[in-house]
Amino acid sequence: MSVLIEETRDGVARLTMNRPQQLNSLTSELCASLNDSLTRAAADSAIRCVLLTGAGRAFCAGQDLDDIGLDTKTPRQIKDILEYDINPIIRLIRGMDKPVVCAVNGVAAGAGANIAFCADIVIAAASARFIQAFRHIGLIPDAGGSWLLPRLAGNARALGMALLGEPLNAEKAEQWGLIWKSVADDEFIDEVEKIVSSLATGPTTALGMTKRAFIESAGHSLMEHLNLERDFQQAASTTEDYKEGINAFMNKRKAQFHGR
Ligand code: T3D
Repeated sequence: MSVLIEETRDGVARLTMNRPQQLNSLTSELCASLNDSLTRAAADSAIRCVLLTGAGRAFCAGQDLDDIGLDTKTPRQIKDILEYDINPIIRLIRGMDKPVVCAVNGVAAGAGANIAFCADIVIAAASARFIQAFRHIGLIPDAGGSWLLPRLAGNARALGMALLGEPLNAEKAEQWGLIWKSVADDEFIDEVEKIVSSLATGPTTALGMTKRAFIESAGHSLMEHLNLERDFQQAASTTEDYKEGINAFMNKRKAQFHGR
């Protein structure tokens, strides 16, 4: 079985990390597959939304701690694992101009939690847990965690999560603003499908620019950001989807967006 199951349907690239016995922890093979699939999804205009989830009872337990080779003569340097395996995943998710949804079906620990937190929409099953597991093995939050967590949850909660490494349940993750939604386990799949269907039939260019504008805002003053909004909005108004949106509104019908 492949360590990553990839299926494209109805404009959605569905990526399922598939090492359930090891809680979908990240080996270099799984990271390479994720990086390949995300790169293809970013470049393919027929794909209008990316969905990332895990097989079995976990979303992802972070770096596979067996795959580092600590007991060999040539263990991998952590900086190389981050630079070549894990950080490219974060860069691809944040960098692609289309929405990425993480469907957190179960436990998300270490880099697994932070990959989820960097997605554009994070939906979690009520039984899922998020763990900044790094401190339990003498490491610091990585995969963007030390940048993302204070911005999403505020400093006090971010530091609490990172310094204590306690599991945070999905409901609290929603209350703290770390994720979009926690839903009952038996409603999870249906809710995920509703979200990806809405995104994959949406005005893709505008959704991509919305994502980009939010990301860019981190480095802008309001005055600078008004200029970006002006320019992005001008670009959005040249799309077919904008014309369709206006036309549908005027004719009291549902817009049929084609993502261009
Ligand atoms: O070099 C570097 O480290 C680079 C840094 C990278 C960033 C990181 O992600 S660092 C953080 C790495 N992740 C962790 O430290 C989490 C380790 N896992 C856990 O703490 C627990 O497994 C969980 C809290 C996630 C889940 O606990 P539980 O009780 O539900 O399951 P379990 O029994 O611990 O795990 C089930 C199996 O998955 C088990 O294997 P076994 O005994 O059935 O053969 C366990 O060893 C395996 N597993 C879980 N996580 C990992 C793993 N195997 C390898 N690597 C893992 N990260």
